[in-house]
Amino acid sequence: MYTAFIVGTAGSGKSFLTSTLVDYLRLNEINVNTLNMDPGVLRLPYAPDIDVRAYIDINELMNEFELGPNGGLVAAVDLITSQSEGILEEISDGSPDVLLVDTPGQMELFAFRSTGIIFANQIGGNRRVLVNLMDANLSQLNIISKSDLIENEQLEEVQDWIEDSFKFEDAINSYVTGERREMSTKMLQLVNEMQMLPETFPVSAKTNMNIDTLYGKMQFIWQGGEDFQVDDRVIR
Ligand SMILES: Nc1nc2c(ncn2[C@@H]2O[C@H](COP(=O)(O)OP(=O)(O)O)[C@@H](O)[C@H]2O)c(=O)[nH]1
Ligand SMILES: [Mg+2]
Repeated sequence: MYTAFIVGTAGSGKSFLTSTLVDYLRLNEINVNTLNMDPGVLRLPYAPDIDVRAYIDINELMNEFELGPNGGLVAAVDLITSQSEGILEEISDGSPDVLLVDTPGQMELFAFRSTGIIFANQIGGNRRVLVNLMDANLSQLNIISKSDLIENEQLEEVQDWIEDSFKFEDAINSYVTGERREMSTKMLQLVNEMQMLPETFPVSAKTNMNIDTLYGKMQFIWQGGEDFQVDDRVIR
């Protein structure tokens, strides 16, 4: 089983990307399951095969421990590891070739609390990819989500910056001033040092822009560079 964790800041488009990807994979006859790991989500653009909300009731937690929505979400996410047995069983019952994990609304909950890492280790094996987030522990793909929202010209400009960090620096110098310029320049240095930019590309879950490219790159990571074959069919 190949697992992809879709991670990003709240509202960055994780659930929509999960929905678009699962449609794309099913169209290509890939045996794929979705796992919703967001205990606090009210509505999803896809019907999850496995849903953490069946295990954890965030409203009950909030009432019982007199927590607000944020505290409730933290408690709920921390409880996930204690519920992982049932979730893991459901995963193995479905025995998908690909598992897409839509993570909680706030990325710090999943990425920076030990729960997320423990859970990722429990389900993922070695064949994992993290889509979206800067995490040194997993192979990752950084995508510019909602790319349909900007003009082609701007998108090309952004891609120029990605390919040439001197151009990026020039743009920072001409677009921003003062402390923001200083901060942006430092962030660019960090991004360069972590070599994050080369794998950054635009995607849209609404227009399907680069969904095939994204899946191709996911396969590349899962397979350590080789094509992923299902029933002798190679999907690129
Ligand atoms: N234009 C555009 N909007 C998007 C795209 N993906 C998500 N959105 C919108 O962004 C909002 C948040 O998306 P959602 O997937 O729920 O974000 P999440 O919190 O990261 O799961 C929703 O209103 C979506 O309609 C996209 O590719 N293009
Ligand atoms: Mg979501």
